[in-house]
Amino acid sequence: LRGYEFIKTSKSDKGALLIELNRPKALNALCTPLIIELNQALKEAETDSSIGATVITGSEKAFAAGADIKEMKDLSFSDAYGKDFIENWSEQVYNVKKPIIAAVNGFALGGGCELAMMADVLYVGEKAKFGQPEIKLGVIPGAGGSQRLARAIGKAKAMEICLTGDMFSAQQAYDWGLAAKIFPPEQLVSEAVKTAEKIASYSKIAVKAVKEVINEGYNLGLDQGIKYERRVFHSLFGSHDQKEGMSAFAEKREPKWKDE
Ligand code: CO8
Repeated sequence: LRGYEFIKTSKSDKGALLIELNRPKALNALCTPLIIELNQALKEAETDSSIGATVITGSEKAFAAGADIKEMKDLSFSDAYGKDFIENWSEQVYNVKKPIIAAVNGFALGGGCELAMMADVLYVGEKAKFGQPEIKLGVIPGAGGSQRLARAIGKAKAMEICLTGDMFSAQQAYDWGLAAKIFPPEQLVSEAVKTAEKIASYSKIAVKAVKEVINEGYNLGLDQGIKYERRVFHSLFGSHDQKEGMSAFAEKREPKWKDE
């Protein structure tokens, strides 16, 4: 993987890509060049057959303290609207087909909280702090924060968080079902990598299908979602890996995936 300025990347030999946001002096504020690098790394992971899942993390102090306020402050409406500010990168992160795990220690505020919620699985360190403080800056969340938060934790809590700008804790994120697991800070990243490696050990076709049906279903009614799931389930009987996975079970051996 290439060298970057604002992120660090490393690949485990079991198929996990680790992306560390690395702009410590600005608490990993998401400036445009950082976002471009993040998108570039995710794009490369999509086509790298040795990578099965990605972990995005920051530092113990900050996952990301939001969009870069200093970069944003003089933006005009026509700059923002005309150039699809945020849209062009947040859609890219969200449209990645391989699973992304966000491992959040420290602050995940504004765009940082939104980036964490764009991930497929959220793991938190016990000292993580989340929030949508945009209201304090005279704006509102702009990368899905108000919408994803309301769907994940309910309207009442999302409304209160976005209207007050108050932070919420890792424990709350876990208790409310936003985070899948909570860990001591020093174990967080290695646990996230372990999960990414477990995902990477399965057929990439089936993994992609799981991610697709859960995300599609999120936008559908239950009946439509179930129907969509069943169609994708049926289609997997056309794959090599379905035959291999089920034969391996019957023959009491480990499956050898071809990702096709
Ligand atoms: N943008 C730019 N610089 C930042 C940001 C930020 N979001 N957050 C922190 N920094 C900088 C500080 O300016 C400071 O720099 P310097 O040393 O040059 O003064 C350095 O990081 C360290 O910060 P602090 O001294 O403030 O550190 P503290 O430990 O005292 O406080 C906080 C930590 C509480 C996290 C505090 O820095 C803070 O409140 N930051 C701003 C949080 C915020 O409002 N975030 C929301 C930003 S708006 C947004 O995200 C819009 C979402 C639209 C989606 C787009 C996604 C890309």
